[in-house]
Amino acid sequence: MSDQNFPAGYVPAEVWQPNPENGGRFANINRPVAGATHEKALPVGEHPFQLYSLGTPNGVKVTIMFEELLAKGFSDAEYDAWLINIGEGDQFSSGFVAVNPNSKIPALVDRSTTPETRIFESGAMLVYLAEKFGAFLPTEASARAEVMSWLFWQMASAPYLGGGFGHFYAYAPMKIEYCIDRYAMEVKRQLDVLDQNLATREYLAGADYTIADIATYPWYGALAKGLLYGAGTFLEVESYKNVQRWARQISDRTPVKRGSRVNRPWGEESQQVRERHSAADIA
Ligand SMILES: N[C@@H](CCC(=O)N[C@@H](CS)C(=O)NCC(=O)O)C(=O)O
Repeated sequence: MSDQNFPAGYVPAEVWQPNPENGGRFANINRPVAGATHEKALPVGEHPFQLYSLGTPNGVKVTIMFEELLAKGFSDAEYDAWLINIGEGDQFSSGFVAVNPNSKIPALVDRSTTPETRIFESGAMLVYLAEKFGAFLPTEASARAEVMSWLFWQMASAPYLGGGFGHFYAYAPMKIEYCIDRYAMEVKRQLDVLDQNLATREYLAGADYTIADIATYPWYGALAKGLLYGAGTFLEVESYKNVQRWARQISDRTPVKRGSRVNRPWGEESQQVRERHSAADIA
C-alpha cells in the first residue's frame, strides 16, 4: 500500500484498544470478548427443533433445509423459528450463549434427543439434519466427500464475500479502494470457481441437489441475482451464466421460497415471516 493511495493518519498503537466511535454499522454490537452480556432464557415452542435465527444468508440456509425436509414428508423436522435481533444484542443473552458460545445466528436445539442436542455453525446444522433424516447428503464415501468439499468451501469462502467485500463495499463508513479491490478480486474468483464447476454439473456436487447447494445458494445465488450489497453491476454477476442458471433453478423450488422468508423482519411487509411456529405462518 503506497502512502499516496492511503494517506498517513492512522498509526496502530502498540496495543490495540476498541474504538466504539468508529462509525461502523456494527460498532454497537461488536466486542473484543465473548460471553453473555445479560441473563435471559430463550423461548421454547412445541416442536422438536428450536431455531434461534434471523433471515440473513447464514440463517436462511437452515430454514431452507427445514422446509426441504418437511416438503419431502419428514414431519419430525417440524421447527419453531424464533427471531434473534442481532442489532439489539439478542445473541449475547445467557440463553443464546448456552446454545452458541460464538454468539452468532443461527443456533439450533434438537429437543427430540435425550439430553437435548445443541448445534452451532450453519454448516454443522445442515450436516446434522442431513444425517438425522438421511436426506440431501449421499452415504457413499466419494459422493459424500464431494458434497462435504463444497460445503466446507462455502463455509470458508463466504466470510470473504460478507465480512470482506460486503462490509467494505456497502457498510464501512468510508470507501477504501484497497479493501474493495482486494475483496472484489476474491469474490469474482469465487464466482468463477462456481461457474466453471457448474458448467459440467447440474448441482454443485453433481447430479443431485444437496446440502452444498442449500448452503451456497443464499450467499452466491443471492449475489448472482443482484440481491446482496447492491453489487450486481459492480461485480458483473450476469456474466456468470452457469451460476445464473443454477441460482434460477434453486430459487424456483417452493421450499427455498418458503425458507427464504423465515425470520425476516425487513422487506415487503406481506412477505415478512418474523417467526415461524407452524407451516401456516408462511402464507
Ligand atoms: N459461520 C457462522 C457465521 C454466523 C454469522 O456470522 N452470523 C451473523 C449474522 S449472518 C451474526 O449473528 N452476527 C452477529 C454478531 O456478529 O454479533 C455460521 O455460518 O453459522
